[in-house]
Amino acid sequence: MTAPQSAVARYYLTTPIYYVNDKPHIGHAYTTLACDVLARFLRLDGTQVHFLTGTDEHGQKVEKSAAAAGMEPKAFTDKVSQNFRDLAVRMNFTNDDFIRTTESRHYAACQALWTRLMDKGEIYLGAYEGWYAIRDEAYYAESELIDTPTGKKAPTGAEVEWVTEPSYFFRLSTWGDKLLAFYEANPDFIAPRSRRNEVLSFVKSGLQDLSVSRTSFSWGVPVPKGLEGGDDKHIMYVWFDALTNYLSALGYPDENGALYKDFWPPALHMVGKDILRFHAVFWPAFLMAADLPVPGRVFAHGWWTNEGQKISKSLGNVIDPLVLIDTYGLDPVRYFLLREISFGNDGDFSHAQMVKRINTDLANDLGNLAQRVLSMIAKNCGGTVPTPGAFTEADHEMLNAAAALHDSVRASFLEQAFHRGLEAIWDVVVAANRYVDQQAPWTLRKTDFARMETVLYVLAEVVRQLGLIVQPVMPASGEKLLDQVAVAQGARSFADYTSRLVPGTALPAPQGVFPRWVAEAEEGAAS
Ligand code: ME8
Repeated sequence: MTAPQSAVARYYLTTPIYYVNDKPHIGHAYTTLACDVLARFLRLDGTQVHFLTGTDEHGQKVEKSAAAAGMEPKAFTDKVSQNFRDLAVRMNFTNDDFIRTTESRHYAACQALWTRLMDKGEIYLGAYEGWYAIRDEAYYAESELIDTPTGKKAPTGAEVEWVTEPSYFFRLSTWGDKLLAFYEANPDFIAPRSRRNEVLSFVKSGLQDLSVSRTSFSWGVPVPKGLEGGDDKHIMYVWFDALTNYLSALGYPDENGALYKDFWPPALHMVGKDILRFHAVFWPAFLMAADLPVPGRVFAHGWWTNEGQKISKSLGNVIDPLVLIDTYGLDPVRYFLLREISFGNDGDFSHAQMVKRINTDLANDLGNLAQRVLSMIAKNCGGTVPTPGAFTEADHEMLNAAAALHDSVRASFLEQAFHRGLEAIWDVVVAANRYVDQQAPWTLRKTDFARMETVLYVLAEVVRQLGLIVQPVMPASGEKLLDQVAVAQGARSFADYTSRLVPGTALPAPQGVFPRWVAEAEEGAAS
């Protein structure tokens, strides 16, 4: 494994921009959460981060949804886009920017990129005849379609329609070999590995030129006028427009602007598995053709099912992230989504598993560790950080295990192995609970008071380090843990990982950080 072991200087990371045809669902919350956790981690680590999310507001799908709502597309997108901003606030996301494809900065970037590709002869005027799926906003070859009792469908199950219209094309067919050479030279560009093979075989099977403009509707970025054969009936294909958002947000075409200079190319595009092809094939091809630097990595995560069932609007089992937060609390939801499944794989959301994670990992393991350590300190050490004596082997082992988390979690998070980072943190939580049991400070209180103080000091220090390291995933809970061990606001970055609690510092009265989840019926029975 080639995991980086030290902090990185700059990191530009992006979520997909979300279609504003509907309200946010768990998929939107999940992708942005993963980015938020990485962004928070890196900022605490001293990295200069630019974290972008936003909304994808053009195309036939959005135009149809606006019509169905009886609204003009712009008014409709203004309204729905706001739901995504609201979600970001409710999920405690720390994106540095929120881009909308209806903004003028985005039009400017799309038109500049288009013109550049046109000037380089990479785009030409022709006519498209073939299949199109509005739900996917994607073209499909006849050979990709599946026969169903209700007619031909896209491989995703989306309805397809036959389209015949004048269209500009991007010369994608000439980029296959260059893409394959690029994947070969950059083995970490597509992650996880299993998905990389999928992309490779798609490219190896031969690429067709890509239709990049539409004329049969008008809700999109206009193709620049005055081009050879150009006419203002053409609007850009929504994926050409959408992918360009990553450039628009850095002020492109101003390549001398500070944001562009500092952050292009992106370190990471986080996407769902269904939109990998657009990011790992079309996007690097557009950029290479435009002679612009290509992103470092595209990570495709898996999909959630709900209690074992595929999530779909028709089944009525769409998971609303706001309902999850209201039911279980924000930090537990953030924790669960990244802990429950190996990031990259598909996984199942279930109420039972959610409750299990809350009660076991959070309340019993981490919550209880903090609670018992801090209440022993409150009772026996006058509510101040105890003064340690010489450390034993076991103390060093405990402290070293906690200290090692900084590098190991960074390495996991930089590979988007969020589950692995959390597992490592919980290994330390479990080790700390074992250390408490083995050292038995309640016995030492009677037999060797000074040794008890040393043990409680070690544990308070472990709680401090755990508080620091859980902040990216559970910001409010991390903060509460750090409050409990009286860590100053200015001492909560990872530069403080190697500092130590100062003996004699007064601690606040201990308070539970992770309540158990109790079903309402049980709550009623208990009272
Ligand atoms: O694709 N579990 O927008 P979108 C996990 N506008 N993730 C899921 C999911 C599930 N059950 N269902 C959907 C678009 N997703 C384009 C992107 S980027 C230049 C343009 C994920 O609103 C899905 O994989 O359809 C995708 O990443 C996102 O949610 C939905 O994006």
